[in-house]
Amino acid sequence: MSDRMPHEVRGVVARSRGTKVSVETIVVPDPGPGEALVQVQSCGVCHTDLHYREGGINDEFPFLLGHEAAGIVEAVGDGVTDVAPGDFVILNWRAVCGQCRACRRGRPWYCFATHNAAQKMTLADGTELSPALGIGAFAEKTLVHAGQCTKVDPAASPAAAGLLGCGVMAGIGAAINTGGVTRGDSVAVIGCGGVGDAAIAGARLAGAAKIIAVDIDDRKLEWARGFGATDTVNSREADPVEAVRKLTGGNGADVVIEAIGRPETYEQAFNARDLAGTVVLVGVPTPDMKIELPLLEVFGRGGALKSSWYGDCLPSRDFPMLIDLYLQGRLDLDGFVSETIGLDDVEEAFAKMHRGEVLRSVVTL
Ligand code: PAD
Ligand code: ZN
Repeated sequence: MSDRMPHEVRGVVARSRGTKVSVETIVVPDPGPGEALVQVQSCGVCHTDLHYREGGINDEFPFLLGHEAAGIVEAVGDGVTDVAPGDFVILNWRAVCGQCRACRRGRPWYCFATHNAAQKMTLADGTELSPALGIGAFAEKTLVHAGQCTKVDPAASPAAAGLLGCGVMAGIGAAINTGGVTRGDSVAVIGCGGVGDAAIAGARLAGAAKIIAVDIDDRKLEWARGFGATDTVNSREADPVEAVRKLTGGNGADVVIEAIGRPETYEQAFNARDLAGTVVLVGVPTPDMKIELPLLEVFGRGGALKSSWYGDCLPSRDFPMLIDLYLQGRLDLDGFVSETIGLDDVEEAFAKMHRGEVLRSVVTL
């Protein structure tokens, strides 16, 4: 592959902290060794994209936003054998290396050296772009490491499938992988946005007997029922810890999942679990946040306090399996797609997300 051709396409760029995103011409190189060029078909708008725009992740502006995507592989570089042009893939932001100390111990979902494309995408003037989570998929085409492409059944709707690439996988995995929810469990989920609702859907898949949704917004609680919540608590109106205890025979839930990322809701999660129960933090806190917990309670209650990165997923294992369950009608991924929009509508989608009007706005191309 000697004469590689760069591709000029449209992409959504955040140029500096807090300024509105703009659609720009970006230059995407042809894939080099180990890389894949992907025609993006869909990309969900996630809270993390807004974090990037606000400078909350790092200062490496300009960013090419978007990371919850599905598409078709257009070309692959030398040495790529797992995917080929024409494959329908979900992009993942943890392409495991197989060689770090976590991978060598047989725990690749903790991989400490995940892969991204080596070549840079740029603006038309040559300025290098930082792709969000190493993906950058609010664009007609993107360049990723081939390991970031996970092949799934092409019968799936791209808008729904792409959501497994981040928030929905994070929520489902928080329940089934990190939380280890199993049949008969009682589960409480605090915060019922896209991630919390995915945790609810995951708990239902795993056979939880009681699934308690907690939020401050009645509309969110209604949606949560659609994904499998058996009970709902508006924590503006009722003390969520007492409410969860009451709904679980006075005991607390076996697994409590915090899907907001705030100290006060983490403390609620801590106090709403049963003896030997598990707390899973999937919401992402900010650097200033602190918690204070009675150490005797940490000890005395036993169980586990865990956090969940990307739902402790292994894309190659979990994406195809979840897409199969979706195609069998056992996992409602379409329910997370509140609206489909164009590349020009991402800024407005951030506002809708902020106002709590959507679970996911999904850019379709
Ligand atoms: P979202 O903003 O759509 O949902 C948050 C929900 O929490 C909304 O329904 C709110 O009404 C509700 N809420 C807010 N404050 C409270 C409160 N005090 N008590 C109860 N409910 C409240 O966000 P999301 O679902 O897209 O994401 C949730 C978090 O998950 C967020 O922090 C995001 O950054 C994180 C995330 N983590 C990973 C990961 O790998 N760990 C991946 C993707 C997203
Ligand atoms: Zn995300």
